[in-house]
Parts: sequence; structure tokens; C-alpha cells
Amino acid sequence: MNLWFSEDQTPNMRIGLRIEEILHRERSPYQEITVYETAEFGRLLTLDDIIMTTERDEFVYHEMLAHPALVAHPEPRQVLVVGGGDGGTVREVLKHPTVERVVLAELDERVVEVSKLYLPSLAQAFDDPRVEFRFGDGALYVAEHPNEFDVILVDSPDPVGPAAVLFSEAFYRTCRAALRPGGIITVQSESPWFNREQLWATRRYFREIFPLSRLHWAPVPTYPGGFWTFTSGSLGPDPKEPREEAALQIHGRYYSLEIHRAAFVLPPFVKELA
Ligand code: SPD
Repeated sequence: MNLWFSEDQTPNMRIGLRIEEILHRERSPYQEITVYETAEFGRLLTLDDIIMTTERDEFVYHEMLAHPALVAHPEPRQVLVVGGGDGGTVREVLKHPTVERVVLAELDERVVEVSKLYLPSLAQAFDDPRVEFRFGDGALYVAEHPNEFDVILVDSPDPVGPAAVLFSEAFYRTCRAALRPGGIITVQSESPWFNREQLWATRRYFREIFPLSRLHWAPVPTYPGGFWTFTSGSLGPDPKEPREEAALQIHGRYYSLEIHRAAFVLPPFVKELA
């Protein structure tokens, strides 16, 4: 079969993955949700034809979104994940033994249900009794829960459509209010190759809103440019300083104590945005 999925990652560049089978396609009230079996990256989840995650490279993204904040925080108990309906980020959060409760604030319940059926290695996390689901507007949920979370992780799609609000200064201010003293937020902040203005804006907002902010990165081959960034804001601990004991307990496939430290070392073309 010569069937290909392709995503226009910019107006001038596209990524193509050979498809073995279309496992699922539906239009939810919010978006088109598709799961493919690909020849190179295992199962692929797309939303409105944009790659969200693949079985083969998801661990890099989810480990590097979740662990730096959770390892830097001295005792993360209450955690909020905004977006992240596939379950990969929640799976990583639950590796931390201090975590008592993880709230998943996801717009689209169908993403969770489809992931449970087709991406069990990610969505298995949803069976854990510490997970609470809040379906609907994630930004509204954050605004209604001040002073509640030790760590907030924003696992959003790209800043288009309903997800655009998750990249706004107003949203980050409500996130600051939703953090408990000493809390840390990490957001996925897109590609330094193709989303430079967006990344620059995120960095500026974080510097204005949080006493301390940092940028780190990880290689995610199916995302535009393959070089992905994460921005953190902290009311206390420095996200780039891992607690060694906590880091050594994680046993990631990408994340490690050494990778935690290395991820905050930026090449000059990224540093000029940081
Ligand atoms: N260009 C795609 C960026 C998507 C980032 N978030 C993906 C969510 C996976 N849990």
C-alpha cells in the first residue's frame, strides 16, 4: 500500500509518514481525531491533521515536559495537566511517588476515549485512582482554582484555534495564581526554527510573570524542526537544578539526571530567544 500521511509543518515544508492502516477517524465537537498505524513511528495520533504524538518518539516529549519541574520541586503533591488527552504526560507525572492527585483539564473527552482504545501505552495512566478528569475549557478551569497546584504542565497543541488561549499572557497569569507557594509551571513552547516569534513572546511573558524562568529543549523527530522547546516559570526552585535523588528514581528512556542538566544548555541561536 502506498498511502502517506503528510502535514504541512510550514507553508514551505512538509513531513510525510507511510501509513499501513487508518485505525480510527472521527469528528468530535471540537476537531477531527485520527489514529494511523505508520510504518516508521508506530501509531500516530493527529488532531485536525497535525501530529500530536507517535508511539515511537512520544517518550522524549512527555518525559521532558513533565520531569524537570517535578524533579526540581521539593515535594510535588498536587499536579495539573492542561491538555494532554493522550495520557503520556499523566503517565510521567505518576512516576513521582509524592504525587497525590493529578487533574487532567482536557477540552475534548473524545481524545481521551480514542487514546484509551488505540494508544494504551500512554493512556494506561488514566486507570490510576489519583487521576481526576475535568473536560472543557482548560483556561477557565485554571482561573477557577487559585492556589491549588504545586506543578502545572501545559501539554497543548499548536497555538491555533481553541488552543491559542493557552499561549496568552492572561492565561499564564492565571496559572501563576493557580500555583501554590514554590510552585512551578512548564509549557510546551514550540520550535525555535519555525515558531520564533511565539517562543520569544512566551519567554517575555514568563520573565514578566514569574520570579524565575527557564528554557530547555529536547529532540522530537516528528515535530517541526525536530528540536522542541519547553518554558518553565517558578515561584521557588530553579527548574534547571534537579534534586538528584528524585531524578535517579525516574528511569526514563530519554530523561536522566545528566539529560536534565544538559537540556538547559542552549545553542546560541536558541539562547538569543531565552
Ligand atoms: N506540532 C505539534 C505540537 C504538539 C505538542 N503537543 C502534543 C501533545 C502530546 N501529548
